[in-house]
Amino acid sequence: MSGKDYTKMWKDLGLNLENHAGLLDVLSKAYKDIYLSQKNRPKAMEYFDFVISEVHGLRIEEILNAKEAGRKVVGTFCVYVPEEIVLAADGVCIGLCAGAEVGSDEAGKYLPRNTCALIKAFMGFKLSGLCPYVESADLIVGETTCDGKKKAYESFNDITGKVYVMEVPHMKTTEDRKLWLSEVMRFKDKMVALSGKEITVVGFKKAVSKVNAKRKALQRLSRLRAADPAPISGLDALLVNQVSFYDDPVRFTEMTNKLCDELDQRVSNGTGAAAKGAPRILVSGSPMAIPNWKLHAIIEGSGAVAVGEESCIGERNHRDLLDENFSTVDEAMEKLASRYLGIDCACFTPNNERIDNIKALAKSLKADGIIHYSLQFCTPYMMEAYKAERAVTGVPFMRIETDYSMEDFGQLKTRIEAFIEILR
Ligand code: BJ8
Repeated sequence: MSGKDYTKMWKDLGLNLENHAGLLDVLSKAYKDIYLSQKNRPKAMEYFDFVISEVHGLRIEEILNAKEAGRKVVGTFCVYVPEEIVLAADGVCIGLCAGAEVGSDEAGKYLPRNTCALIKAFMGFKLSGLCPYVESADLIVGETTCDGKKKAYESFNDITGKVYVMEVPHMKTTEDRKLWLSEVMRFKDKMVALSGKEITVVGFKKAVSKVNAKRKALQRLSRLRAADPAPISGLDALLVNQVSFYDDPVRFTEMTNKLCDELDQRVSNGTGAAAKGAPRILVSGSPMAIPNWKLHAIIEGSGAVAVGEESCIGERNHRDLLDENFSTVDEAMEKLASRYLGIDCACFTPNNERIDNIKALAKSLKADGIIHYSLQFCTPYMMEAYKAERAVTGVPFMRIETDYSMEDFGQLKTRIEAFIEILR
């Protein structure tokens, strides 16, 4: 953190100050060990280091200032929730997924043991008084994706009183598309009611252009990782994708493009974050929220480089842009519904697009191997891993299931090192 004292702000938000100080200590130590110890980092990563150092400080202060100015803050857990609608209603959109094992005992009062770490974490963070984002939010938007989240949102609403749920269908038939369009419209109306601001075509176009610009910057970053040597580590690229869910979108886009300018130079000069010829791994599967850096730390600590994330904190979030060619709000909503229903989450059936996307990404990023990462008890991704393994031929494939704890670190490291040996 910077030198500024945010204690009053955290206290006013109702955080548990003692627990919170402990969390920040652990986080800053982990960041130092995992991130700041990397060699050959791009200079432009300094901005992202700064964002992380202020993730519970300056960014929260900015969000609270936006609230003071009359903007509504909307927290989300899933890339199906359309950020464009939040922005068009002059709201601030922030991701709430958490990637650390925190407050498990408290979460255990609401959740069975066999719940995925991501759900346990967002419940644990709230119940332990550790998340300034949840406390700042005026509305928390859930969605009916996996069963765990769907049911956890009921308890989360009992605790916070601010959960709104979008119904995401699980197939993509004509009837499902109609249902989803009506859900998108219902969310638009909810945002208009919450903000007291109309959503106009002009306002919507501005919002779409901001979100598309952010996605284009992330796509650019993704493409640059195809170079050998990779100009940026997987850890750093993962961090940029994680920060995209918290930061101001316009500033984020500018800083990510600045990073990409530097990476362009590195590619021209042949400068890499890893050695030329280092085994290249595509990571695929469940999302990795801040500060879940475990898998990338193991991969890159074993001499390989992670060159892509086929994940919601990665390609699934930015792969498709929204068509900006519309002239009414209704037309915009149809285009938006169609763009979002194109997302290939494992919660859908069938979900063959995802398999095609894994193959295409492995090819475009010149991956030598694929590691399929499922959070333990994440049934959709655990099940789909088998299908992906059978379908992907010609690229060595490894399945792992893990959680946020460090208990299996040694065991995972041994397995991953053996896998990387095969790729050399
Ligand atoms: S679109 S991946 S962000 S639902 S890890 S809570 S699926 S049991 S996060 Fe997700 Fe939206 Fe899909 Fe993406 Fe459930 Fe699995 Fe836990 Fe998960």
